[in-house]
Amino acid sequence: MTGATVENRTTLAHTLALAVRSGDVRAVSRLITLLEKGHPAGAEGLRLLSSDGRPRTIIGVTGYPGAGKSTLINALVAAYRARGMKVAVLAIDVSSAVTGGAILGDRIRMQEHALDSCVYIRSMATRGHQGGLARTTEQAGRVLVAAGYDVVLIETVGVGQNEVDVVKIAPTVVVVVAPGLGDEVQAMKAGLLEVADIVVVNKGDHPGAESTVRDLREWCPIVISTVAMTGKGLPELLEAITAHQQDRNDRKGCSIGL
Ligand SMILES: Nc1nc2c(ncn2[C@@H]2O[C@H](COP(=O)(O)OP(=O)(O)O)[C@@H](O)[C@H]2O)c(=O)[nH]1
Ligand SMILES: [Mg+2]
Repeated sequence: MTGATVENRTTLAHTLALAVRSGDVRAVSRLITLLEKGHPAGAEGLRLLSSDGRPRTIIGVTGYPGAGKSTLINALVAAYRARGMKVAVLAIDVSSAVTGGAILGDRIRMQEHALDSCVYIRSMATRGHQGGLARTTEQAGRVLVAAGYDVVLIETVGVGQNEVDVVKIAPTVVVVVAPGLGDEVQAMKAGLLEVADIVVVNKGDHPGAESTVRDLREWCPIVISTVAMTGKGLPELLEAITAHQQDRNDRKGCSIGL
């Protein structure tokens, strides 16, 4: 690599890091894109960023497709915004085979926040790379924290490697399930439920929601019933998230953040 290239790279990294720290949304997007591409300026820019030490909230939201993760995240964004917090959403697109048109759906559903300059929404494609989710998403999380977002919500589909990866990235993991699981609870115990700090039984307006909550309470200490579309159960979920973070902070003796 020539001296001039290194100099350009360093200049770019410094410029972006400075802009990210001032909360510049375009710089945030550019830096995350460089990180996704594995561009050296991305890593260099990231190194120049540091958290200001304020506690930040990173929440992983996972569960099978259709359980209502995106709708719930939309409601959480609104709730955190109502508290005056800046919120970012990273929607992970594992592969088109698994998610179908889900990401487009997410985008459309989250449009109500599109004009809010304190909300940042981005889809990230892992393009089938195992472990890619963990690395780039964790890096994107650090960029967002440095840019001053108080809450980062990460939506992943609860299949395979994602379950493991989301735990690495997010100190608080919310697993969203829909009512009427029956025998599926047994299968979920081995994977999804194991990574859950909080289990949400969404679609509380559907028949069978109560019995699903009862079943799950046998396996998980914190089970909350919600109707994401109306916001029912949202205050309880917010409280559970805050309590879990508090609990973690107390145990670790340090703030959650990156
Ligand atoms: N009846 C009902 N439908 C819901 C609820 N939450 C989400 N949905 C619907 O369930 C479908 C899947 O929701 P979505 O948020 O895209 O699920 P995701 O795949 O887990 O992100 C959509 O048609 C939503 O409108 C709820 O609480 N009650
Ligand atoms: Mg979704």
